[in-house]
Formats: sequence, C-alpha cells, structure tokens
Amino acid sequence: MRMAGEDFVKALSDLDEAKVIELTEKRIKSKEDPFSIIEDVRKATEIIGRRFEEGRYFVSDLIMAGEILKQVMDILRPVMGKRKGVSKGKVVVGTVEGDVHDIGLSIVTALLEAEGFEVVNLGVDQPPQAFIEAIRKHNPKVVGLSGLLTEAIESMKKTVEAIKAAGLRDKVKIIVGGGRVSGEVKEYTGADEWADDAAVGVRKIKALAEVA
Ligand code: B12
Repeated sequence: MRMAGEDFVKALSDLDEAKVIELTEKRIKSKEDPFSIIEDVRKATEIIGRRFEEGRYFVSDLIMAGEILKQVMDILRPVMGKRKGVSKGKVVVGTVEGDVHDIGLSIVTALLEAEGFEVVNLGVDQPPQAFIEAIRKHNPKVVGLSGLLTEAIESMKKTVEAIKAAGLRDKVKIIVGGGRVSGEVKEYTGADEWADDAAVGVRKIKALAEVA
C-alpha cells in the first residue's frame, strides 16, 4: 500500500490541486502531525523547482504551485494553533526587497505563533526601511529575513547594514532564512543565525530570544 505522504508528494509535484486538498484534509482528519505534511511540502517543492530548472515547468506552473501551497497552509494553520498564555516575545519577519516568495515565511510564522511568539509579518518585497520602522515600532527580540532567490542574499546584506546604520543592530538578533541560505550566507550578510528549514529556524529563534 502506498503511504498518504507519497501520494501527497506526487499530487503536489504534479500540481493536482483537488487531490492535494483532499489528501491534506484526510491527513489532518487522521490526526497526522502537521510537521510531516510540511516535510512533504518541502519534498514536493524540490521536485517542482527541479522540473522548472529542466524546462518542464514554466512560471505559470510556479504560480499554480504557489496557489496550491497557500491553500495547504490555510488548512494547516488552524491545526497548528496559537499558544495561549505568556508571550515569548516579539519577532518581526518579512521577505526582503526584490523577492516575493512567502509560503515558507507563512510556515515559519505559524510555527512561531504555535510556540507562543508574537509575530509581526511584514509580507513580501520589503525594503530595509520597512524592517527599521518595524524594529522601532515593535521592539522585537529577533528579526527574520526571508528570501528564496539568489539575489535576495544581497538584499539581506543591505537590510542588515541598514539596521546597523540606524543604530539598531545591538537591539535585535537577526536570522536569515530560505532555500539559498547557509553558514556562509550568514557570515556574508552579517546575520547572527541562518536556517533553510522552518523547524530548525524556530529552534534557533528560541535560542536567540533566550527562551525555553
Ligand atoms: C512557488 C514558487 C514561486 C511562486 C511563489 C508564490 C508565493 N506566494 O510564495 C511564484 C510564482 C511567485 C514564484 C516566482 C518566481 N520564482 Co519561484 N519558486 C517557487 C517554488 C516552486 C516553491 C517555493 C516554496 O514556496 N517552497 C515551499 C516552502 C515551504 O519552502 P521555502 O520557501 O524554502 O521555506 C522553507 C525554508 O526555506 C525556511 N524559511 C523560509 N523563509 C524563512 C525565514 C526565516 C526567518 C526562517 C527561520 C526560515 C525560513 O522555512 C520554510 C519551511 O521549511 C521554488 C522551488 C524551490 N525548490 O524552492 C521556486 C524558486 C524559489 N523560484 C525561482 C525563480 C527563478 C522564480 C522567478 C524568478 C521566476 C520568473 N522567471 O519569474 C520568480 C521570482 C519572483 C520574485 N521577484 O520573487 C527559483 C530561484 C532560483 C534562484 N537560485 O534564485 C526556484 C528555486 C525554482 C528553481 N529551482 O529554479 N516562485
């Protein structure tokens, strides 16, 4: 018998919208951990990305993938829930200038909220100034910069530099996240941490915020 996960990865990478929604709902109903669904989302988007690189998928297919992924997240978010009670502090997140990918960021936001953080999600294509204003307004412990494009790395570096020039670098810890980041990118951008996976990212954000 095939596992629900395998069918899900195949349906998502084939952009079979109805099947993906059906399987997501089925997996949630059978009380499966949303994390294993998120892991399968990652597997499927790797396949989608590869097909795009090979010229088998086009931008229209990426758009379709984005639409399906949004719906999957809409199903998962309420299940992951928000932790009630004492806040673990504020985190400001956003996708850096020039980059409009936000599905990973919405996963990170949902996981942080489930952990008890108050998250201010600025959205996509955010210039350095937007992060600076949000730091001044919300006084977060941690700032998360997301970006999936190689070009986003330059935007991340500019954002960290602008935060420094505004005299705010000592007030916040910064984590860069997305498919193209690494320890090297962390050093290059001047961030404190990096993550190419939401669960690892949330663990690192907890450590940066110095909460258990
Ligand atoms: C869907 C998609 C789109 C959708 C996005 C819709 C949306 N609302 O986000 C649309 C159609 C808009 C799109 C557009 C483009 N895309 Co696109 N897209 C993808 C695709 C297929 C999936 C991305 C995704 O959502 N993945 C699922 C999530 C869950 O994964 P994730 O984003 O990596 O996030 C995880 C981690 O990275 C981490 N994380 C992410 N952010 C953060 C932040 C913090 C703080 C932390 C801690 C962690 C963290 O946690 C997440 C969960 O584990 C990828 C392929 C891929 N392999 O990534 C290409 C991909 C990213 N796109 C690519 C390209 C080239 C483009 C376009 C330039 C195409 C074009 N010619 O127009 C445009 C660029 C537009 C722009 N200016 O940004 C390339 C990038 C190549 C590169 N090295 O630069 C990729 C890799 C495809 C490929 N293999 O070529 N895309």
